[in-house]
Amino acid sequence: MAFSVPDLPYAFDALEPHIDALTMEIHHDKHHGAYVANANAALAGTEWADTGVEQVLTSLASLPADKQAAVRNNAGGHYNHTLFWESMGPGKGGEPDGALAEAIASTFGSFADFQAQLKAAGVGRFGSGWAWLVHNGSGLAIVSTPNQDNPISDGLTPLVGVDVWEHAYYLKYQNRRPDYLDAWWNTVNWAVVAERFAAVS
Ligand code: MN3
Repeated sequence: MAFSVPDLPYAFDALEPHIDALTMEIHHDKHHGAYVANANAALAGTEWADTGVEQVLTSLASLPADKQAAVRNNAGGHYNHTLFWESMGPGKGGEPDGALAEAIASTFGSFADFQAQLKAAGVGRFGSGWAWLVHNGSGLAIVSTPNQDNPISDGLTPLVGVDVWEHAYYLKYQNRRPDYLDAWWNTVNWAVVAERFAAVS
């Protein structure tokens, strides 16, 4: 079955004032929509047309050579944005608790130190891409990826990621990517992140 854009699990304006409604609408309907359409077009007629997105992204080298770039970018975009929408919600933010909180503290020193390092990864990503908290098989780590590359293609499990493409913030924050990253923390659904952590740790 071809990929499809999942419905947002909240309204376009639900993340106001941290992420504005028009950005959410364009980002979800137009940007994510284009990734899905382009990924489906690239895979149509190949033996990969009905393959799940995670399997496609961990098998890029096995795809037809003339499809690899389009699939890497567009199936990657589909995967990354699906994870992104699920990782946010209205009235969220704050800090995780339980095992995830303990792992963050033991890995990064404190939650504030973790926030500073993830922000630095996002600010430091030149051009377009993502900053991620991942599980690397033995513990937590922060990575960033260019474009729509994603941790699963590198054998890492993404727990939460933040989109630092200009389309994710430019209408409200213009060139102020650091301000967008500061505001984004208020949207993070830590219960969802903790479920991902529990599944892999
Ligand atoms: Mn995006």
